[in-house]
Amino acid sequence: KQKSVAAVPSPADEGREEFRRGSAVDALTRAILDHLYFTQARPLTLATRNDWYMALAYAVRDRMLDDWLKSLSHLRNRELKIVSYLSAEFLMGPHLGNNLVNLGIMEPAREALAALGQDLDELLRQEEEPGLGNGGLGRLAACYLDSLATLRVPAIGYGIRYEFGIFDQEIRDGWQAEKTDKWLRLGNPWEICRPEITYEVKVGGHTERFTDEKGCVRVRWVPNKVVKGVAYDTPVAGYRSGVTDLLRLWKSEAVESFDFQAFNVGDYYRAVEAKIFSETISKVLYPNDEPEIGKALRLGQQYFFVSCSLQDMVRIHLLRENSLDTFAASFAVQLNDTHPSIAVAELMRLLVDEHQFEWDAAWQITRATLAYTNHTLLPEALEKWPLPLFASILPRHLEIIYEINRRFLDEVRLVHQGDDQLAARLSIIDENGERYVRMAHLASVGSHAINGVAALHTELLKQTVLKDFYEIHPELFRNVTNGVTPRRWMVLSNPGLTRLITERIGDGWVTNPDELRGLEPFVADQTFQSAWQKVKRENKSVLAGVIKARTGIVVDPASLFDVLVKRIHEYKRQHLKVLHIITLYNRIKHDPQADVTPRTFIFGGKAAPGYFMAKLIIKLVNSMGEVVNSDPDVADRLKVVFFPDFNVTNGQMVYPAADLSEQISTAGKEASGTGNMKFSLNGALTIGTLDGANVEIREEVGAENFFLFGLTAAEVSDLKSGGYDPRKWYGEKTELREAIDQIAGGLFSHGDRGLFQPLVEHLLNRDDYLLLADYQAYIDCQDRVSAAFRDRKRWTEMSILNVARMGKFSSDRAIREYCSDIWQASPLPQD
Ligand code: B1H
Repeated sequence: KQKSVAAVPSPADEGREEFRRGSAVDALTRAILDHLYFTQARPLTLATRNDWYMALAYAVRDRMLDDWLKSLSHLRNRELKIVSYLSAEFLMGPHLGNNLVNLGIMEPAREALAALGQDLDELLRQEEEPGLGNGGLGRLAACYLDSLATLRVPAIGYGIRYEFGIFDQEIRDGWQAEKTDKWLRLGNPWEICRPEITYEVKVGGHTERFTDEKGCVRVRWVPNKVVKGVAYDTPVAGYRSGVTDLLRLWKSEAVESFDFQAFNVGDYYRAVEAKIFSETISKVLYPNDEPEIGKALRLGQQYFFVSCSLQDMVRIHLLRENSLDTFAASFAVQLNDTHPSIAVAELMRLLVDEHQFEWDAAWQITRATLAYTNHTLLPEALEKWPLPLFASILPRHLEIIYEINRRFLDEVRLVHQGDDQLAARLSIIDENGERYVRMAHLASVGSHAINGVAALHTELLKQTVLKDFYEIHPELFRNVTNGVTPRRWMVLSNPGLTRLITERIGDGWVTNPDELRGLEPFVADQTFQSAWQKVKRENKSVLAGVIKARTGIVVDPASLFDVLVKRIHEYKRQHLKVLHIITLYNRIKHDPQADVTPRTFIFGGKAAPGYFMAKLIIKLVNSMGEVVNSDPDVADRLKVVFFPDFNVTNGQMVYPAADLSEQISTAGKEASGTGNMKFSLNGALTIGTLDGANVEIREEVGAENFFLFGLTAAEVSDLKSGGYDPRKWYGEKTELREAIDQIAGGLFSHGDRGLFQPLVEHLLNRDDYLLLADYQAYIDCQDRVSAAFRDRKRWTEMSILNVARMGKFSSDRAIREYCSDIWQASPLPQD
């Protein structure tokens, strides 16, 4: 039923406007055919699935342009403050489905494709997701852009257009293997290159003092390299809001003049080398979720995108006004962790060196513009750069930082006379031994607001990492608990539940999820409950099919789907989950008739390639799984799956199919977590510690609808300061000892006692994350989960109540708080 090429409409056709912009089925059909022919240059007979995907994507993008161009024109309106979200990561996930949802054209698109003999779901699967982030931090930035556009707030997300995003994970012989993420291979229909929006970024060299024409002493930075950043723009549509915001990512390129110079002196090869250096900067995303490494290229990436972004903001501001005095009225700049915190020194440099501002005036503008979000308390994750490295890349910024620090510490000493310790602790320069620039201190000194990402995290931030800052400036601190967008994480990924909820309470909840409370009257309703169960069951069947296809493992959709998906890290305690599974396995081995609730354990997540222990944990999950899955005594009651390559796309299949959400980090370590919110929003119950946003989730859904276990953050720190000895727990708990002995003894490694030795060793001798101390509480709590799952009715009620009470965790709520408490930004008036 393929149409002939002659059916492609010509540009002269009547109704051209309709077919370029309209959302009716026939308009979409014509638009898709047009792009297939004119953009993809493909006759129908030769069109591949990717051609169809591209043609559809272009047709969808066309439909975003009216709103987008209108929104871009607001950049010139001096009345409107623009939120500028600076982030080294934007984990956007596939665009097509989300744009269809937000534009409200999912069904017309489906019909249009059906008429062309194409299946929309197949084309949705064709998109390779832009994995330009590691995990929660990058995904948060993406959820926030969705909410900004939905709330009609003018905003630009600024970041890096990495050529290779987070690596693709394969599992080989139970081990993680990393593969380069070639996401741009088949083209990216969502971005628009702006070759005319480019900025030069200097690197290295030295500084010189000179006297300007007014007799003022000024500083000139003489770099030894210059690179160019080119803007790549991606539209971010709000959910039926009429506003489409902008994601502007910078690609690094060589400056023409530079290779021209070298070329002129006949050094062709040096010219090519310079070009390669320039292009390296935006080549690849660093895949380290948290533990920091001092790589020069990483600092280069941070400075590169921050400099391009600030220069862009200065340009935009100067289109509005003729002076930079009012810069802070044009832009509210949020620093997503310390990765962009060089912005403090760069904005000062732009104002003082390039725009001849006095220091004090520049400093006032800088602090009024910038605000800083902290995302982690882990000491090994706090960014600090060795002074010599910093000086070799950013000599002028180091001078500026010294001056910022000098003035800041003078103030501190004035107010807290005689407390030299305090000044040393607050200093931007760490002088205990090798000297470092502490980026969290730079960000804190240069910002008018500092926030944590969950109530507990903000409290701990004030008591630990930023204690001294809190004590001298308590008024700077805020909490903004994270949120997730219900558009991607419900409407798009769980259409079954979306339909069921909307049938009952209408669709207002999509932008006002407090309306989900309207489900509470139906909790005990028989028909509603069985419809609810049916949706979950269907989602589980779909996931079971995918698991079979990707891993070969057959799982039973009737079993309890017990899911732990997130980056692999010791503090997140995937290995505590392993101890639980081994415990259940042993109960069956001891008594093959034991009454265990059938469960499917699903793990997913990437380990940083250099993080040995995390990779060993992946191997342990797979090795243990092999033994459990194939043991005839288990008789399929327990199944262990490691779902490879957990990312946004796979998350969209996993969250809707979960019965139980595992949020088992050591209390005090997980800043917030956002997966916890996605699970609960999709009707999974949580087993968790009092950590991060778990605390607030439990408050909202009610303690009786949440499985709580484990030490509190205060108990964790008491236990540690009292000299924690994991051997004590190992000695006392029989089931625990048996499990650890089996790992050590080679039960899961074909008798090899060496393989998991480092892990066992660490647990028995250090156990930094207190698995052994929390083990029994976790097992006991899991026993309560198993019992609860057998009471279908009660479980379903709890599931419904979880969804009904998740309104707080919408990223719209979080963005409203940022707008009013930090940014002083408002929505565009309705047109
Ligand atoms: C979070 C990071 C992070 N916190 C360094 N910190 C990175 C740090 O590549 N790096 O260098 C990458 C990521 N990511 C996460 O942020 C927290 O662990 C989560 O608890 C939190 O929910 C999320 C969003 O706030």
